[in-house]
Amino acid sequence: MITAEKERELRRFAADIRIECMKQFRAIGIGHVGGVMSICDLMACLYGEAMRVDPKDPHWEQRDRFIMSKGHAGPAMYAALALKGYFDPKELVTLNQPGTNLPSHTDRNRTPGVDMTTGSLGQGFSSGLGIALGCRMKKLQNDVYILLGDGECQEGQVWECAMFAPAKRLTNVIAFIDNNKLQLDGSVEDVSGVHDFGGKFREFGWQVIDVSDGNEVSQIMEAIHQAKEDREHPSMIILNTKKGKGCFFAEDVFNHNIPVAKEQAEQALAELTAYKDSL
Ligand SMILES: Cc1ncc(C[n+]2csc(CCOP(=O)(O)OP(=O)(O)O)c2C)c(N)n1
Repeated sequence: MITAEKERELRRFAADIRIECMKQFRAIGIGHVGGVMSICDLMACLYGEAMRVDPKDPHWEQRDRFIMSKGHAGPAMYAALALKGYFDPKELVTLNQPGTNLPSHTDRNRTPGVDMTTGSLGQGFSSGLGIALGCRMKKLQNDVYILLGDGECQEGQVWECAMFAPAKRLTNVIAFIDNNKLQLDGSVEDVSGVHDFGGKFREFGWQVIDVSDGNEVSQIMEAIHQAKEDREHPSMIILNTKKGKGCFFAEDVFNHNIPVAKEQAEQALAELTAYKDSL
């Protein structure tokens, strides 16, 4: 359980992350708004509380790692990193512009705090498990956090990972599925019929934790605590989220990379700021 004070702090951090994401989209006029907004609460929990990291020393060997396997959600990670002091928040508006350190998909060679280059769905999960195995071989006491999209789980590679992590007893892995039920071109159910992620991962040997509201920081933190307590299995936390959460023109819209008009961005920013001020 987190304190009421910590809960408020994380909610406000999540609101700030959404605000900084919207400013990034406003600057370039387009973005993966839905897939970004659905995970801002998770970013707040990871960078605001759960992860052992040092923004002044992004390569600190003992640090926890985070792999954004649904790499198109880079802007949410960039906002969290900038707000935590990895780099100057002024850089955020360079998102995806020529010469930027912030490409739309996360790139470990560009951005301080990004541990793996991602974007080709499925591959971040494999890389993350490789990193977890490497950390364990080095006897590091850290955890490796990995975030997958629910549509991403249609990749066959994801199910190789589902087998691999329990087989190698990668108990330092805490993975998440952003279960917002929507993908690029429709609902996940319609596109592939993949469902019951919990049952499937449990069957492969993972500890599965279902979070009924994956946009609620107290529930996310509770799940992470539970994951950390189990050192017998890798953990898969299923976050039931809302795609586009908090953004009036993107909530529950499946479209992937959407145009963002200046007026839409201004209205969204006003709403997000009013929400933050109400917390
Ligand atoms: C291997 C691969 N195939 C296809 C794509 C194109 N693509 C990018 S995002 C996406 C949909 C992902 O859906 P989901 O994982 O549910 O993420 P969300 O839209 O909810 O953020 C697709 C098909 C890709 N990036 N990589």
